[in-house]
Amino acid sequence: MTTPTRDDRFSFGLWTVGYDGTDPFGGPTRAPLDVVHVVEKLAELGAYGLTFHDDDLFAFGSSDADRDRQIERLKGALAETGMVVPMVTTNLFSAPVFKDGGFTANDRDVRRYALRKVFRQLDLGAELGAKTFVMWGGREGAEYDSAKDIRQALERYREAVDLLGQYVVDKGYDIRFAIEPKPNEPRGDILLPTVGHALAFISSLERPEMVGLNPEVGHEQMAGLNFAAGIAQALYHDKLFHIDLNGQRGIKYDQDLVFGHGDLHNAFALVDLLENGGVDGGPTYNGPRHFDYKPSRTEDEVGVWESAAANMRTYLLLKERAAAFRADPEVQEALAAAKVDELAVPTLSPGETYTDFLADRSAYEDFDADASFNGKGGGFVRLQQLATEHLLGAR
Ligand code: GLT
Ligand code: MN
Ligand code: MN
Ligand code: MN
Repeated sequence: MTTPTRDDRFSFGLWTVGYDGTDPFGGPTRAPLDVVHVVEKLAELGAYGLTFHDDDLFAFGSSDADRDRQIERLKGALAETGMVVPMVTTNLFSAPVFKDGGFTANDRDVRRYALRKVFRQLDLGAELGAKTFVMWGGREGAEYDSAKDIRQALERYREAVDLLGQYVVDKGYDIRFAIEPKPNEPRGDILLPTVGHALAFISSLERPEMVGLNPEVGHEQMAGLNFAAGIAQALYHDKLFHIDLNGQRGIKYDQDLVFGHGDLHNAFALVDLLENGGVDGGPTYNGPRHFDYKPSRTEDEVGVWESAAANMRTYLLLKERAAAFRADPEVQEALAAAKVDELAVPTLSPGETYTDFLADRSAYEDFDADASFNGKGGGFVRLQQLATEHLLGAR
């Protein structure tokens, strides 16, 4: 049960296991990994998919010949291992030209160049069978309020996403877009900083049905938000197109730790939601379980593969723990006592009008609002302790 298989649909970014340890204070601590080696190792560990930015596979500025050679090498490794490419994305943040962003750079020529780079990667994604195109706008933002007209930046963002949607439709590609929010880093403030901001933006688009979210655990937690709750809202709006799983310890720099190596309680709630949160108690999300983490720069290559395996093993352990939590009769009883199910009952009765409602004295005039003082406790803490005990393997 805790050994990953293809059916678990675990995927990794090429930039994740490929992270060489460079941070703002020091250079690489590991040698670069070749894409063929990465595909082979991930397949061996039980993953089913590899995702990548254009620049992860072929360095920025590569000649067409070098680009084609790398694409062929990747295709060979995929054919040999049976691995797939469920998602691709474009790097609009590393090259100096993108220092003020891609889609929303003040410089129009930069915006046109960025869009062309995305079109190219869209074609490659379609060729490789990718179903999701992630848009993480890490450089789309500013450090200074006076330097960026936010409303115009959002207009340019919208223009870009609408144009890309038109292209995908015209080309007949089976691809949807997933916006990845992040509050800050590398920019002082990033546009579309949270799930909520991105949801509002999506509703302003020409083809909102083609655009959803790729929320990342650490990014929402950097903003002090509850990730599992954000995912529940994304599911509620049918916008969970993809997910970036990792770990983060509080409001600080983007840590990209192994999944579960941060807020473990919230990771438990998340896996329970993804796996058991459906109407029938089945999965609510059927897409890839994508890990976007960075093997810490203290580790050597052995540590890279240990950490990759740790992501998957922790996910499966939490899945097992969540199933045990759901199956426990005491949990069922505590859920009922906490009236968790009662929230599914509409507040007005079928056919009840507001006139009927206003005439119902039991709803207001005869309702004893004071009875809640020192009585009628929620029993929520007991439920959370039961979750904690299942998480700890104590039940
Ligand atoms: C970058 C970022 C991630 C995004 C990737 C997609 S790139 O590593 O920190 O959160 O998901 O562009
Ligand atoms: Mn991150
Ligand atoms: Mn990251
Ligand atoms: Mn991410």
